[in-house]
Amino acid sequence: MKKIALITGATSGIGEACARKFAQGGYDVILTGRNATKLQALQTELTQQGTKVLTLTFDVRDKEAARQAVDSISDEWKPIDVLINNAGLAIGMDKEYEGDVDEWAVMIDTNIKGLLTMTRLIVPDMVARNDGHVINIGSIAGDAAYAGGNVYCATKAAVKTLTDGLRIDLAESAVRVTNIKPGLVETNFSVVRFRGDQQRADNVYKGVKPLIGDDIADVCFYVASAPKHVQIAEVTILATHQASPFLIARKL
Ligand code: NDP
Ligand code: 8X3
Repeated sequence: MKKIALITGATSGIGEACARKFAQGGYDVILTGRNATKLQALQTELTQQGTKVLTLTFDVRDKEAARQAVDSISDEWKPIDVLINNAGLAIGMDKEYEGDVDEWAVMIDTNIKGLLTMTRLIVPDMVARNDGHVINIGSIAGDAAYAGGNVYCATKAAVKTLTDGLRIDLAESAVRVTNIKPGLVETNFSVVRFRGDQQRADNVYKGVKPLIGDDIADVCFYVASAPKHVQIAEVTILATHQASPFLIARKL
């Protein structure tokens, strides 16, 4: 029987790359996101390649919409073997005492509460089956705060703590839990962070070869493919010329 992976934020970047990687790796995929047109385009592409694809359009911040979407999944799409909690974002790099309270709420509601909502909806069935894998997309931003990172870094620190907490709570079950912590990955992330300023976003990757979504998807797939007795708790992935959140050796 084919395995099934559910990926949040599958409409761009790391989530989209995970959709392609897991499809190529033989999984059927449940793709979730806010943009129905993008989900449909990816569904068409992957279906043409022989993958079964279910799309669910909802915002992970909307608890009720998330619950309805998960409730709508028919038995044909169960069990869900892998949950990839990827949907997330940063907005702004303002100082903590100058930031926008509403933008903070969007980050907290998406990166922390959205991840928790999906975990709460999907994991009980994994526990009942004593099988499954939760892959949370954290960040090196969760290891240490950097200038202007304040709230975003705090959300990714929360992802680390929640991933560790879930692993502890699941220790008696065979469900595995992993925190993937990338550094610089060139996706739409910086365009969103800089509120659509493409020039500022491009500058983030200037003079260095960043990671791309496929690099992270490869690691997610590897982690999910490890033998059942192997639980890869955490993976830090950096571009070769990034040593830490604070040091990128750029050739400008
Ligand atoms: P992208 O902006 O390319 O993709 C983010 C995805 O998350 C999009 O599909 C977006 O959908 C979705 N999303 C955002 N908010 C919501 C929401 N409320 N409900 C549902 N979906 C939502 O960025 P990345 O691929 O880089 O980001 C993916 C994850 O990786 C994030 O959690 C990010 O924090 C993390 N990360 C990124 C790094 C990087 O350098 N790029 C490094 C470390 C971690 P939509 O298109 O509708 O906005
Ligand atoms: C996103 C990457 O550079 O903000 O998590 O740490 S970075």
